[in-house]
Amino acid sequence: MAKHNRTVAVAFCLLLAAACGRAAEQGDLGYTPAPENLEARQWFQDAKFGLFIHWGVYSLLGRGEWVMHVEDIPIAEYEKLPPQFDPTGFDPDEWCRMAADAGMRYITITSKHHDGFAMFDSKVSDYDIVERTPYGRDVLKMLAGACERHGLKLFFYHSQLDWHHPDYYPRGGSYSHGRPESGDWQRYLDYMDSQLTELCTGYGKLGGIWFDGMWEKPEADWRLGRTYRLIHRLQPQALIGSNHHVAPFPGEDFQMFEKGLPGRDPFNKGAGISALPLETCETINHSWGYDRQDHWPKSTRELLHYLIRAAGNNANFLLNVGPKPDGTIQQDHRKRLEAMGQWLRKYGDTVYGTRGGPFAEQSWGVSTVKGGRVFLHVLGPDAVITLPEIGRPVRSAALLDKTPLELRATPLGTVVKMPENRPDEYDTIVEVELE
Ligand code: FHN
Repeated sequence: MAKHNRTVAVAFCLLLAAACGRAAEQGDLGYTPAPENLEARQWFQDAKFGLFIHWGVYSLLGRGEWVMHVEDIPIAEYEKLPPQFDPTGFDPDEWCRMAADAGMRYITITSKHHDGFAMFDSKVSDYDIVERTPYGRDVLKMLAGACERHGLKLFFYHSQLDWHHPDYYPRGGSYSHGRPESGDWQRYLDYMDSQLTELCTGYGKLGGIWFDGMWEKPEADWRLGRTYRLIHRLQPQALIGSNHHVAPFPGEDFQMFEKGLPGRDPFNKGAGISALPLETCETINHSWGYDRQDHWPKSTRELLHYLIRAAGNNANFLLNVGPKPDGTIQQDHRKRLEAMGQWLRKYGDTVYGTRGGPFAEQSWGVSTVKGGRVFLHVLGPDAVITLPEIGRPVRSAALLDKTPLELRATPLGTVVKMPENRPDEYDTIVEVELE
């Protein structure tokens, strides 16, 4: 029996060691977030709303950021785009004003997307905006300055997947047109770390780094622990997140979801919902990068409901625009952002600084909480709503202008009678007092 127990114990230790080894490869096992990182997490959760920007040389073709892969464009052909990229209409202050007026508190912009083209002045590659385009200016540096002036934090989206770098090998399932079957993976990771070092040292205090792309090679050793330690050393307050669609790895500071509320996004591979700050991202229309055929923006109602439901699910909302090749942003997208800003100026108090409320999402909407204040966001025309039992009786309910609402206790929960005249067309906000 003792021998059997010893064998089980040894097997267990071996398994644990293997698991730890794997986790160590993929994350920073000894990670303790710095105080400024913890503070930044609070700020992030309070901020609630950010602007996502997908901008690169692909915008010239106006067929989205995946055009190189989708149309199987040879690298030599794709390299003809940068010499045509001259965004003379780019005005970073104007972008920041637009974001701030929309009620956004941060911007996350593509420093490098899957096409491998750096939108900043990289010294470890000449495949970048300064060296390859007639524009010749570092748009990220310009944006960093503007963000500072407008009180917005700046995050960089950085693609780990790379369709251009010769050392991105072995490749994943996406673009590979005519690329040689060779490359040095460690050298590629060194290159990525060097570019990240540039981003973490030349653009002021960053909000964070938003990784994307390791989903295409989930089994590879991405040396995450090393890369995350590098970023945390250079920018302790910077929040690291990765869009890998699985549960967060050690060293990550927030968890993100794409095109869906936490745990309900279509790419989810059993990611679960962690205790880290949460964020979900979505497009205004249907494209991340500029698509000149996409004239179907979501309605203001849909976008506001997304933001409110995200808040009720304890998550931030990162809403994307894909600027045009000249650096301007589509008019119909700007209109949506303006309308969201108008709504937030009136009702932002029930969104910013809140956390997911005590009532889980219901068919009528969501709840948020701030301090002791609980807000119900009733998103539909329901004449009555039912608050499920949460072990704390509801003492009173009122609209924000203090108009009291009738309550009735039922076996299914507390029923609240909604007013006939709604103060707002998108969201009827009810403040409830709990025992
Ligand atoms: O492939 C990308 C896509 O182009 C875009 O950047 C989105 C944003 O979340 N993420 C990827 C796929 O998960």
